[in-house]
Amino acid sequence: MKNEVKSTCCYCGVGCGVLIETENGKISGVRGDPDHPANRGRLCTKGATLHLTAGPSGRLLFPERRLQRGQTGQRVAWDAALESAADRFAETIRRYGPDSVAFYISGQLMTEDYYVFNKLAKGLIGTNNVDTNSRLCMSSAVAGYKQTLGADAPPCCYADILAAQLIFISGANPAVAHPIVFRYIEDARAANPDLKIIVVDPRRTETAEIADLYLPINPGTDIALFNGMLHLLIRDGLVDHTYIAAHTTGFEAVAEIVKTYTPAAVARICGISELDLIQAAEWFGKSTAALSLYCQGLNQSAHGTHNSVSLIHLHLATGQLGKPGAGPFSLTGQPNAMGGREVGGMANLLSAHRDLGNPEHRAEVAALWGIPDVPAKPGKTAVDLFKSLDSGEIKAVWIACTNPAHSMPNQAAIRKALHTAEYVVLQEAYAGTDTAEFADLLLPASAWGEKHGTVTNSERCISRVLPAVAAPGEARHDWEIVVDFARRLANKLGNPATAHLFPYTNPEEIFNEHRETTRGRDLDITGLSYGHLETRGSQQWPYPDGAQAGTQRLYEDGRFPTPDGRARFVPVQHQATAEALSNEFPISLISGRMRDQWHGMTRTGTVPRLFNLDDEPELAMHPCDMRHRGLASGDIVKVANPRGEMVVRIAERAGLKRGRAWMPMHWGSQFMNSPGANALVSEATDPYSKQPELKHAAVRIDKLDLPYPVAVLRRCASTDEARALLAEARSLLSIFPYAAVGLYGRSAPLVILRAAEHGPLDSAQLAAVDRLFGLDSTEGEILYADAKRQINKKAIVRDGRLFGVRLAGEALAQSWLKQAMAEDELDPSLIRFALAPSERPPVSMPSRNIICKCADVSDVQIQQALAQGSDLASMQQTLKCGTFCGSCVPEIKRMVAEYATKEAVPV
Ligand SMILES: Nc1nc2c(c(=O)[nH]1)N[C@H]1C(S)=C(S)[C@@H](COP(=O)(O)OP(=O)(O)OC[C@H]3O[C@@H](n4cnc5c(=O)[nH]c(N)nc54)[C@H](O)[C@@H]3O)O[C@H]1N2
Ligand SMILES: Nc1nc2c(c(=O)[nH]1)N[C@H]1C(S)=C(S)[C@@H](COP(=O)(O)OP(=O)(O)OC[C@H]3O[C@@H](n4cnc5c(=O)[nH]c(N)nc54)[C@H](O)[C@@H]3O)O[C@H]1N2
Ligand code: SF4
Ligand SMILES: [Mo]
Repeated sequence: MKNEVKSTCCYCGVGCGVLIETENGKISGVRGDPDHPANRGRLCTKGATLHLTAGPSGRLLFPERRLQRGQTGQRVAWDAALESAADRFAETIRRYGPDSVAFYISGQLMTEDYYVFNKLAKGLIGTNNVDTNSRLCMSSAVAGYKQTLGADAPPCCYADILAAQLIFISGANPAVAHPIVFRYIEDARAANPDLKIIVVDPRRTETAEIADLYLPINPGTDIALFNGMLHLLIRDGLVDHTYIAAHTTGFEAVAEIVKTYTPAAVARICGISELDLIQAAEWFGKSTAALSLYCQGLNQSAHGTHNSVSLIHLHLATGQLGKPGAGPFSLTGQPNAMGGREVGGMANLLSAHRDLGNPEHRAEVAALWGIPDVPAKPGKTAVDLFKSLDSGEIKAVWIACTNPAHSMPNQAAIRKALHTAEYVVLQEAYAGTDTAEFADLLLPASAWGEKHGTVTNSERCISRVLPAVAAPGEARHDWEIVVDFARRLANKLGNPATAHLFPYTNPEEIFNEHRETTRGRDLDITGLSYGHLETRGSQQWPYPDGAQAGTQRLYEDGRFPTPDGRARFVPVQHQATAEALSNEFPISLISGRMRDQWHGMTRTGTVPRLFNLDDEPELAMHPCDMRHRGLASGDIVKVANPRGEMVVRIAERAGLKRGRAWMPMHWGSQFMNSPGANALVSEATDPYSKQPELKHAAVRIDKLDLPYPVAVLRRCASTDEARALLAEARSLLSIFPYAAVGLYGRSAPLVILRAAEHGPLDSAQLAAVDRLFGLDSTEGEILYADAKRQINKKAIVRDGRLFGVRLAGEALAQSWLKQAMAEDELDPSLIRFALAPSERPPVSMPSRNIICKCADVSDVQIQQALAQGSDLASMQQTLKCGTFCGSCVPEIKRMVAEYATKEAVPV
């Protein structure tokens, strides 16, 4: 029986609504929810492939206890698992005090999960050692909003994108990281010929393609740019003195500071032209509605708070906020980064945007929870938390829904800290993450499609998340695990004052308690309930009791949640990046997102087609920097600094300026033989937000002489088979100086290994690789060996199709073979080409381009449909192309029109 359940996408902070289709108790499809205000039916590639990630494969299914770290765990019952965890935590707390334990959680948890974790630490145990991966993500944006506007509240909404006259995008790449927001930018561009778009990014990104003005500033120089723009706004009389006088304080001091940010000085610091700077300031100052979008390029910096402060100044100085199409709009990264902030689930926050440092706020929270007090001492923020694990100050850590052995900076230090920790609990949905290696206890959590609760997206919109199917194996909901553990721990600690803290039997009771904490606060949601959200749809906070609708836009009356009701200008100065470039480490390594992968890839990395855009870890560099080092695209390099190194393939990218290199943050030990970018990134943090400078590291890049390439491409009958083979292929990563594994293709996916060695593999090594990939039979084999040139290649043919290819010594054909094998395009007569030394496919092989990335439809399929008389609408029906994010519709329309013209021309 088919069914559809309304829920949300579990990836980015756009917070799109989805309809999950189930058939006979299994998730069978997903589509955008046409009624959801965030996306109105659209989805990006990640959202549109969510159903392909459902199911038990790769999941953690049972609690496991490890007698020795890194070894296979023993399956244990939930009771035994949670009892042993409660024993260890109780004992540690008794011996060393409450601050000897910590929780490291995630912006991907539901608000309800987050709430109980926070209450467990601050209410039951009495420690503020609860921090989250949002420290790596949004904490500078939070601190920036609080310093200037007085509260952590993004004042804008998605409708502002369509109402804007200027969209000023700095340090964000929404075309990749917030694709549905980018669709709104494209819509705005199409609807408004006067719209101006400025993109500020040291890299010419996919987003920069849509810009009228692109400013390729030097990394870390945003404050100089924004101060320079304010200088020009003041000089040219483009500031709104009435707004400044009525609604702000501190303008004079900042005006004084920006006097020295002359166009010449700023152009020099930022590495851009004075004319471009002047143009940006003029567009901003003269715009009737200027909207800023920003994200990690500003946040992940050792001066991230002041990056956003100086950007917000531009809006305060021109009165560009609290009105349609205007305001500083921080895009949130994770699906519930906002919810975590709302429940105060961080080391320096308390429920409902209260501050830990404020005694009144602490008393309010203690009263709400019915306990004598909440601890005053600030907890450890992410970087310090792991340092304290290493020093022994914190002995036991509970990690949930995040993978610090991939995502934290300075991996050598993080892994050492996890190794040193006395006790590590990991609450995870998937098996085998990098962090799992260090866990003493693994607790299986339910995941997307199984979970329930609420989440808040970038525009303060709260949505219900509903389950479509039951969790696999013995996996439990995150809130359930926490509540069960908390009750056991309360028992063991034996404090009668805290015995009543966890009475919940369902997430709704948790939501209702959280709702009460917001009464009278800036994010008041006392007018909302599960019933309300389910019947009337998602709503934007604040939504106080008695309200008829949510609040689209904040600060429309010019009053701010500060003691005097005024927003504040804060004196801020340009600062260099924490780590300077030097002769020894002359390249700035920048890391960030790829369109089709999500962080450590536990979920997206199981879907073959999500590799079709980028299927091998690559470091991008400027052509001149490459030439300078004698490098060509495809060479293998070592990227190193005193913290660590990574060995990776290099690709030329003209969109980067000299002295910069780019590496997606997704690739790590699961897909290559090093922890990836975070092997190199430093833990320098912002003094206010404690957010680390993940966007910059000074590195050196040198060519590695690995002249002996190895490539294996093996076709699988199903995705499940490919996932199992991929898991096995990981064992090969450690045996080569360079190695990467991945998936590719669609319904008959490939598993691919690429490696490089100093010298040829001997026959035993080749045989071991062949065996692992199931290429060790002689049946159907085609061999090519050239002993003199140390080349050895093998292909296996089954039923007239290429089943697998292993190339060693020379592997040029792999670049076209992957598509030919995945698409089954290699005619039996052409199979021998698989062993030919050519980067180009045989001429008679059709080359195809994927036009609709979401539905995975190629130009060849579209041409075939056109030849059969289809039009756009009928192809949308049959092939589903252009029905998800919509970005390919113009291209399909063009193909339809071109076909019609061709048809019309008589031959
Ligand atoms: N596909 C995909 N989407 C995602 C995610 C994902 O994993 N995959 N993750 C989600 C999460 S949690 C987050 S936080 C967001 C992140 O979303 P974004 O912040 O938009 O993405 P990033 O690629 O991390 O970084 C954005 C840009 O900052 C630029 N940058 C680097 N240094 C500087 C600088 O000094 N100044 C300026 N102005 N720019 C700089 C980089 O070149 C990069 O293009 O994405 C969310 N969406
Ligand atoms: N160098 C560099 N490093 C970065 C960044 C960067 O740009 N550059 N970006 C940073 C940013 S912005 C972020 S947000 C972080 C993200 O870093 P992480 O939080 O480490 O990334 P994820 O891979 O999303 O980790 C989430 C984990 O939770 C698991 N999981 C999924 N659903 C559930 C669930 O419902 N319950 C439980 N218990 N587990 C679940 C997943 O399998 C996964 O292992 O990375 C940061 N690190
Ligand atoms: S933009 Fe894509 S990843 Fe983000 S919530 Fe929407 S569908 Fe999910
Ligand atoms: Mo993030």
